[in-house]
Amino acid sequence: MVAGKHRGVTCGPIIYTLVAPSYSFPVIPSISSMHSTPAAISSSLRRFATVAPAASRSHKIVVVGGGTAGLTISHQLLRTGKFAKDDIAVVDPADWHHYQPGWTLVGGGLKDKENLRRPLAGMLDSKLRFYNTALHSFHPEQNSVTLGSGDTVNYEHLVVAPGIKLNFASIRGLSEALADPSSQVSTIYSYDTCDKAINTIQSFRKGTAIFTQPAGAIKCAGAPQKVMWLALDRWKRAAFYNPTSPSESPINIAFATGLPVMFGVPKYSAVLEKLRQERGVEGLFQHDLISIDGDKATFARPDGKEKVTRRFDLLHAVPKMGPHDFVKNSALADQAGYVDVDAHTLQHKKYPNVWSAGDASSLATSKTAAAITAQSPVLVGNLVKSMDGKELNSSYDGYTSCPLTVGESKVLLAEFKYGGEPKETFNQWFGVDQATPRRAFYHLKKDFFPWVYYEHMMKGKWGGPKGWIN
Ligand code: UQ1
Repeated sequence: MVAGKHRGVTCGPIIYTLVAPSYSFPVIPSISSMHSTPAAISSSLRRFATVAPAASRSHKIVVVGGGTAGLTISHQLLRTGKFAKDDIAVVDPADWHHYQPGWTLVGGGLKDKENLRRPLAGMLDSKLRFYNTALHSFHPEQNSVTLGSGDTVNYEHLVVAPGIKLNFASIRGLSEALADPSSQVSTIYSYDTCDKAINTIQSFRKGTAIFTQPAGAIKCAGAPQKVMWLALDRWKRAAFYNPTSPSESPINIAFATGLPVMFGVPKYSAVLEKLRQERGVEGLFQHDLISIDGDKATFARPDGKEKVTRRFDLLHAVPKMGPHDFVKNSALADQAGYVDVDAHTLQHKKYPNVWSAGDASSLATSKTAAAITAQSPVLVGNLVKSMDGKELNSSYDGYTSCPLTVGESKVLLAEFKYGGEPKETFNQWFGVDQATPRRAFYHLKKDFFPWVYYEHMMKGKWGGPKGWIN
């Protein structure tokens, strides 16, 4: 998952002009209109050059993305002790770094969103060079990238971890409904709207609530139902919902998902399907939300059936997601638009000095922060080996995890690897079946993970199931 949003590739005035391949000189376009004589211009340029000396535009490593993957990898690279100041550069246009796994808890009324973000610039070690700008394009044949500012930055190795983008336009009427404070439509998938989710849930007394999940890859595939389970508990507590006689309850609940099942891993899907039935939640499978019109939601049917329109009083919607255009349209992308890396080494299949992890990568596993805990040490280990001209010796097994809040103090801790095969940390250590929802897992999710994330993982010191590293 990545911090904030990428502002795309259209940028303001170009403020740097290259005068030598690895040396750039700042020029403000409007400068000539401010000063009339050449002497004044040259004195201004000198003054500007003194306050902002031209930095080197070549780095041993350029990391694209200051989200979970980008920051974890950058700091783990630094902690190898092999890199000096400015050897590693990070490119990201965002002002804020968000702890996105916390947004489900915001939607459930269990956390405040303000506490889940930090200024991105303040999270980077001072040894890292920060380009706080969008990325324009990749030039892997030239070992360089072009920034939104127009600058070219050269690298020996490139790490591509810009995350994915939310395609709000994938659901007609969604953006308008989200922006309308009087509509009962929300999503926990953005900072701006995750608190609208709890506001609509909290004030809901009666009617039909629909929670949706799109077909296709999204960040944290369990989140669309996590917020539903938290809402259900809240309505149950307030006596607006009775799971044992849903038809007589003031509120009725439906889960409309583009997928044919509750979850992609059979072991956990079976438990979640049982919960759905026990709790009287209607299951609308292979229902992929495509438009919202007032209180009507229309669903395409991936199974080829006729479109379905349902009336709702409250809607929690999840937009489709996909690669950023600057990744999709680059030489680094696979057919689907993701960075085409080896599933185990995380090295690019065509360009051996290009690496990728996280949501933007082609790694066929669930897109989560937990996955980054396992991907980062593999990428860093292999990249450093490659720099030293040695054989790659780290392999990623697809590890990922989804702590599923199935109630206000209950979490089912799904942990699995490639092929949907469970790989449960606490089962290995203590023999506990993690498909059973537990309060201890809830506290891991709500209290421990946010803390360990900012205090240790973001500094390159946390290895997820492996505990503390480096
Ligand atoms: C984890 O390390 C982590 O990051 C801090 C998460 O983030 C939100 C997780 O969800 C999970 C499951 C882990 C993995 C750690 C352990 C101890 C299982």
